[in-house]
Amino acid sequence: MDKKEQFYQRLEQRGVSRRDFMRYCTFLTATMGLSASFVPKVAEVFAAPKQRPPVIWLNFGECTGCTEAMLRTVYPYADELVLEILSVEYHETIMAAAGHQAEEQLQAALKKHSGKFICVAEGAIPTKYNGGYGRIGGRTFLEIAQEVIPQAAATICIGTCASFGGIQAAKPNPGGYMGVGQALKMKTINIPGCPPNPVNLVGTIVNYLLLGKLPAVDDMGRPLFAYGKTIHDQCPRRSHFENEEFVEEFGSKEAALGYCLYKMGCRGPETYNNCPVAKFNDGTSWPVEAGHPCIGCSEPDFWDKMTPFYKEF
Ligand code: FSX
Ligand code: SF4
Ligand code: F3S
Repeated sequence: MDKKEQFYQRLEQRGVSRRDFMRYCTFLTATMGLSASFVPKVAEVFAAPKQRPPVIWLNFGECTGCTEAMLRTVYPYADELVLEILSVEYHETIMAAAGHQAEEQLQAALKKHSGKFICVAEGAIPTKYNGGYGRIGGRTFLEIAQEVIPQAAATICIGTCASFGGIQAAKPNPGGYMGVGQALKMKTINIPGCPPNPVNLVGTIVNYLLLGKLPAVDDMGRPLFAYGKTIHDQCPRRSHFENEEFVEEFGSKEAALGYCLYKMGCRGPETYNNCPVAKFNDGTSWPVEAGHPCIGCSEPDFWDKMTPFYKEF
């Protein structure tokens, strides 16, 4: 049996049909902004990977919601798919090793893959007091980041915290938390969102494996395929906005009619993300569809700039 057949057999053993898998690849290809002709090539990246790049996944100041979003995604197999295309060498949340053993694993992975691995960074880095606000195994987040990240072939920041600082960096920010790129004064690919949509990480990695390069980004390091447009520009409630049909109270008739949430503090006009099209939980829904205003969770400093939530700007 060739590699591809083995792959499909593994999927079937997990209860995923070829059809489900192709449906996922179609969705992923569209999210990546590629034409439908790329669907078989995207499927090939999973089914017959030419390479499985090593990944070192670092956790800093955060809630682990990004890892959770990735692993507990309702696509029953998205997590498995990620493990098919990547060789995850170090990930504190999912690895069996702990304590000194975990530290040794990180050092071994660095030695073996220096210059060749992808670093996925999750969480913000405290920079005041010599980085004293966050430590793992006696070393500060800052020291760990300074050791690991310059050795990576590319660094992808997952979540608003790693991208821009997130909640840790909210005023008064006593620890001096910053996004990873800012703390290390270097460029990173940023996949913000609190939590981010896992499809945007998968799309970034598949882009790298398929086309041999990371996707085009904006001036904040965000892939354009996912963050090129505002929520407002893709929102299905947009016609209500134009017609000035607004919800002014939760639970009202207007809320039931699905009117625009602008007056309930929706930050869709200020927020760049693809939630209305990518949606969450197997394409089930997203905040505005569920009747909740967008709080701008993928924007820099959203805890300071987008608050008070539920108030019209
Ligand atoms: Fe931040 Fe990730 Fe928000 Fe949490 O770990 S983007 S706090 S959902 O999960 O970093
Ligand atoms: Fe824009 Fe929000 Fe209204 Fe949608 S609900 S149209 S994103 S203001
Ligand atoms: Fe966040 Fe707004 Fe999307 S709150 S999840 S960017 S709809």
